[in-house]
Amino acid sequence: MSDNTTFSNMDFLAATTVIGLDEAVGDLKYLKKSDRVVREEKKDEVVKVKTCCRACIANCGVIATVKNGRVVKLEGNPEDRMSKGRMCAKGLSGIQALYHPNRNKYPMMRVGKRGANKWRRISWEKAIDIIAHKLVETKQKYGAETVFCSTGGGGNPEIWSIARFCNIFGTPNWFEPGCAQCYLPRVLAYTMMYGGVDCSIADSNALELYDTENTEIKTLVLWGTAPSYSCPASGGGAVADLRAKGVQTVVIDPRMTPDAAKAQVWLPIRPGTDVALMLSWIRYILAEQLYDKEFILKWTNLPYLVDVKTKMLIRAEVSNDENEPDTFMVWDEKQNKPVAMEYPYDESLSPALEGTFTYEGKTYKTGFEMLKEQCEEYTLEHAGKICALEPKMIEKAIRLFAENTPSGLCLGVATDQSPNSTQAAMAACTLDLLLGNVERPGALMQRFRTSGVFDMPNYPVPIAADKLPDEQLKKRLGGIEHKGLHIWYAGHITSVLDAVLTGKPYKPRVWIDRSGNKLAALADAQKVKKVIDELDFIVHMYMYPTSFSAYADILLPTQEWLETDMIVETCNTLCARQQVTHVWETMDETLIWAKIAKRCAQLGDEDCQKAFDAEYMGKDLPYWEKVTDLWDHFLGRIGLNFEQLKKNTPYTYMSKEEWKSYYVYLEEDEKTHKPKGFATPSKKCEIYLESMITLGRTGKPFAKCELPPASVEYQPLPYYMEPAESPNDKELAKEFPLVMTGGRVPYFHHNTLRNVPWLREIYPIPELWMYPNDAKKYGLEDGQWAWVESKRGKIRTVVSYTQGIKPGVVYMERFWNPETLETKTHGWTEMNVNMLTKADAPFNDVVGTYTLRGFQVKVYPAEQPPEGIWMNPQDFSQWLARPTDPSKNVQVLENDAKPQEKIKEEVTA
Ligand SMILES: Nc1nc2c(c(=O)[nH]1)N[C@H]1C(S)=C(S)[C@@H](COP(=O)(O)OP(=O)(O)OC[C@H]3O[C@@H](n4cnc5c(=O)[nH]c(N)nc54)[C@H](O)[C@@H]3O)O[C@H]1N2
Ligand SMILES: Nc1nc2c(c(=O)[nH]1)N[C@H]1C(S)=C(S)[C@@H](COP(=O)(O)OP(=O)(O)OC[C@H]3O[C@@H](n4cnc5c(=O)[nH]c(N)nc54)[C@H](O)[C@@H]3O)O[C@H]1N2
Ligand code: SF4
Ligand SMILES: [Mo]
Repeated sequence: MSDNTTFSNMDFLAATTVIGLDEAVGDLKYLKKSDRVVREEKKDEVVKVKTCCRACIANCGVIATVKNGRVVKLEGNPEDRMSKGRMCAKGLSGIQALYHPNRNKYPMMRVGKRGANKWRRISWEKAIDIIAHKLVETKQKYGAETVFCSTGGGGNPEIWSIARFCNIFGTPNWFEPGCAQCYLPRVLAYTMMYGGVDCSIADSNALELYDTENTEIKTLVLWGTAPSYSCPASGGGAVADLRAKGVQTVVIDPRMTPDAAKAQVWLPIRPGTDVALMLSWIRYILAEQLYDKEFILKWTNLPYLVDVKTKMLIRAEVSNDENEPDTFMVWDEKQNKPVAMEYPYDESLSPALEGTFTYEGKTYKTGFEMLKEQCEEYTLEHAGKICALEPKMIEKAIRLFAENTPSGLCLGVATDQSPNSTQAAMAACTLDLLLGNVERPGALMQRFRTSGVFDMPNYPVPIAADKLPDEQLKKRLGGIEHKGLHIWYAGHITSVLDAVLTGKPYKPRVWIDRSGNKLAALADAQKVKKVIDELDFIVHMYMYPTSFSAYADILLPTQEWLETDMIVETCNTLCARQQVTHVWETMDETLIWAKIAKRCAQLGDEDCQKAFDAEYMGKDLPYWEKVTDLWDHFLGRIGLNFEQLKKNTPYTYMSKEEWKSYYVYLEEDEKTHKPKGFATPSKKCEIYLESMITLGRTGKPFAKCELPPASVEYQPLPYYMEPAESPNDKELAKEFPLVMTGGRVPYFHHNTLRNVPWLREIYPIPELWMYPNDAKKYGLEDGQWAWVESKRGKIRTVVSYTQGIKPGVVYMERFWNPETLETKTHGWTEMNVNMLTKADAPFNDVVGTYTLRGFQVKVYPAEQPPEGIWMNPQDFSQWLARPTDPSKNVQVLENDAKPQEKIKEEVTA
């Protein structure tokens, strides 16, 4: 326990120095009518507002109808380039979410013990004051690194608000539950291998697919992704349009999703074995010479020679000019010796693609040879055994992908959720590159132009990464072992949690979270709860209370998407998500962080003081007064402002033809008069990923200072790891015989919307998909309540018989129960799949991924459902939207955001 136990266990109010708390104590649920802030309204005024949905990460265009200040209807905007007028059930439920009777309406402070669910309404000023005092005090006593923050992931454009605050305050420790488990492995691999965006359809990439009329793609591989569930109105719709047009699809997924049902080939893979299957695809493509030889020779680094001992590429010359790459060696078959090959390509040479060579006593292999040897063992039969698939079906899938071209491979989140994560992304990228599926019409790997409004489209908030001092960066928990995390400036979740529990290398004490329900998003929820019990102080910012709120000290009300202003870049357009209305005292998050930073500055925190100094902040910008100031700043780069964008949404910033820039690598570089090449150190596609080795040894190119080496060397080529818990472990399988995996359902976004009546009516409780023979073997009927148990915990669920799941595998999606929020379970123990998942080692070497999918469980009958859960539609009616009046805008920084000197004056005065 921390030395501040008293603080977390005693009456919270008594432990703070805040005065004048005269507001009523109550629970989180219903507030009196007199508590509402009433807005003046014009009678019978109907307005239509164009905005963008954010009930998941797809940003679909929406037209909201507002009557007398109240949102009464949502419909899709047909002008939107990606959703083309479609919306899904989650988006359409936006009104219920907005006017939910249980919204977090005001800042609240805990009174009484943690978990007792007694709260007092306080003002924003008081809430921020309490938080800032605690932050400054903790920093002074224990160091800034003992404060950690976390955020909601899933493409949350606010993600950098949190990173920014941490960098400014001086703590290297923030995380997002996706991160190493979502998207980062793919971002890392595709960035390092070809220097462009990855092909995640659910993350609104693979933009080639949305020009459905014109795209030349012929075969689409959906690998561990289910767009009809994860982005139904945007990517899912595009895939459906492409299928209708005759595009062939291959789906690799243990369950029969709607996309699998319509595929030419469905490979129901054993969860967690994807890299073995990918290696067999690579092997087959090499052995059958199905690759694009011309592209590989000229535009990948596979002909370059590797020193077998050091695994590093051989350089004839190291370049000192950042515009010119190093010069690498190839084996010239004409001269039968190693020679330097000038960038981009020397037509007079005949570089060998395959082979092992000795020259002057040293052994060299080409990158191609290294890759070939790496996958040698993965024949169709061998992979078939590992992945529990028919070799003939694997072959059929590969032939479609490799011969019916141009083709493209969309890699989803499934492979990000087990310790083999970065290797899967490297192998997937390799597959497309071998076929030359890059920057050509029909390919998914593209570097289409962008508006130039943001440095990073759709993640606009300036990160201020340079502001974190090197000595603080070196304290990032897990940052030495898992250096890939530095591409996102993030900490390693398990390392942070373990540090709280063990005090090693130091003990984090304060947690500020802005997201749904960390108890249902992070692996091993029981461990998360233990961490919570150890902490001195917890802040939760969210739209409504969740299990995590129950243990917080301060709750801050954030905005729903219908209350938010934001810029969204969609293909060749810019769209405004705009504040359609505003209820209660909810506040834009960027402003919440600004307000915390400002109060810390006033309390004397010098790092935060600098965050208001325009000169010091430079391109990272000082904190803004209104979020629209930020958007005006960015739009200013193309001569627009936010008001104009709102009126002109969607705004076409470039013609579609100009935007869809193919063959960027062949464009002439103005400085060198050579082809631009790819955005990698060698300007070639780096299938032999030497930079992985350097990353593991030094942190380069992502960490801003040199770091000590990781304890293992990162590998330049993908390799297969058997899942940490596997049915092949006979001892384990005796007790836990079934493989558990997960995947999205189309009714909720992560832990959101579980309190929306319409959606809970459709999907009241999470189903456990079971192959009927498996279920019968364990005495389970269709529709029966069952326990699911792993080595870490047990939960209850209802069995659902289906042939659409691989035998031996069970499937269940994340869940928590807002209806039991006020009971002692706080809703996170009943049906939460993350009670079962695994947060401990083995981790992915490069980014530290733990195991969310592909681990062992047992299933057995349960006598009854968990106490207090709701299943009947009538129950959910308590959550129907209530009349709520929009409140006045909440001004955060008023107009008194001042430069550093002013704040210093105030502090000394
Ligand atoms: N067992 C298991 N666990 C998992 C997963 C799994 O598949 N299985 N998936 C993992 C993955 S991939 C992820 S990403 C994490 C997600 O886990 P979390 O990120 O903790 O999930 P939530 O906070 O519930 O949902 C995402 C948040 O983003 C917010 N959001 C979205 N758009 C915006 C916006 O424009 N502005 C603001 N301010 N907020 C926005 C939503 O309100 C919501 O709070 O869970 C991970 N956990
Ligand atoms: N409705 C809804 N939409 C969402 C989200 C949400 O929570 N709800 N979250 C958003 C976020 S943050 C993300 S990351 C995306 C994710 O979107 P997708 O990438 O589409 O991912 P999932 O649907 O989680 O998983 C894809 C498929 O992987 C399968 N699968 C499970 N285990 C394995 C395995 O070991 N190998 C293979 N090959 N497949 C496996 C599952 O059955 C599932 O159908 O969705 C986004 N969209
Ligand atoms: S897919 Fe659905 S929830 Fe996601 S942005 Fe589009 S309408 Fe909203
Ligand atoms: Mo995610």
